Amino acid sequence: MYQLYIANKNYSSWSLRPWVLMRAQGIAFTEHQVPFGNLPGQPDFGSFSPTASVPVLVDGELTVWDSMSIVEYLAERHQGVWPADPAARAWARSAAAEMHSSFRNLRNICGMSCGVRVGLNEVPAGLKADIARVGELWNQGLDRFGGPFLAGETFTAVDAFFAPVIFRAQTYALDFGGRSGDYVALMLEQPAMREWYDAALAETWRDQPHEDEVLAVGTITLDMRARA
Ligand SMILES: N[C@@H](CCC(=O)N[C@@H](CS)C(=O)NCC(=O)O)C(=O)O
Repeated sequence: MYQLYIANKNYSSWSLRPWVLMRAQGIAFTEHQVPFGNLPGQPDFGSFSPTASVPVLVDGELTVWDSMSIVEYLAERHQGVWPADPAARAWARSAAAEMHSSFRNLRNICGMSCGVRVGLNEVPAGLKADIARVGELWNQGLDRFGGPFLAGETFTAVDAFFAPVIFRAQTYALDFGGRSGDYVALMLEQPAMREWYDAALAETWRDQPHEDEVLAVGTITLDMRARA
């Protein structure tokens, strides 16, 4: 059985990617959740992760770190992680790699915090450009491969890579244009996304650095998270 190490579901965007892919595709794993902040009684990230970060997948003697490597490791063992059609697969890999290596404004300004709603103080030009590019990519995939997922009829790794953007869209009321509204709604309805979201709302941990990131860019208009 795979062992998947993740952090807080409310904040950990990188953890969400392999988790939601494995859940959506029925790839069994044991979850090990270690909250941010070195809480008493919790292991140090460095004790299971070579980079002291999550996610980490352990398969027997093997440790695989970084969300992209984990997805590729799973793709070698399970059908359907990437689309079967070569053109869709090449596009899906390119879009996922772009998400993995770009969109710094979107990532830094709109930190993932599933359980709150935030009014942004401003939308700087860099964030506008990232939103426009994500919208362009999503609409391109939906138009070219027919939807309802980004690379065709099934939920694949490219949808998992953009899953944190779906929660950001909800938290910060981001509009990616064209068919993206339907795509966001579809993704939020997926059982795996709902399971993650419900668990995020039930968490009572608060990590101050993540809270401060949100407070630096806007006002929390609604906080649906459970309290300790
Ligand atoms: N490129 C890495 C990024 C992993 C990453 O930065 N993870 C964050 C959490 S979402 C982390 O573990 N940070 C360590 C910390 O905040 O202590 C991946 O894709 O897995």
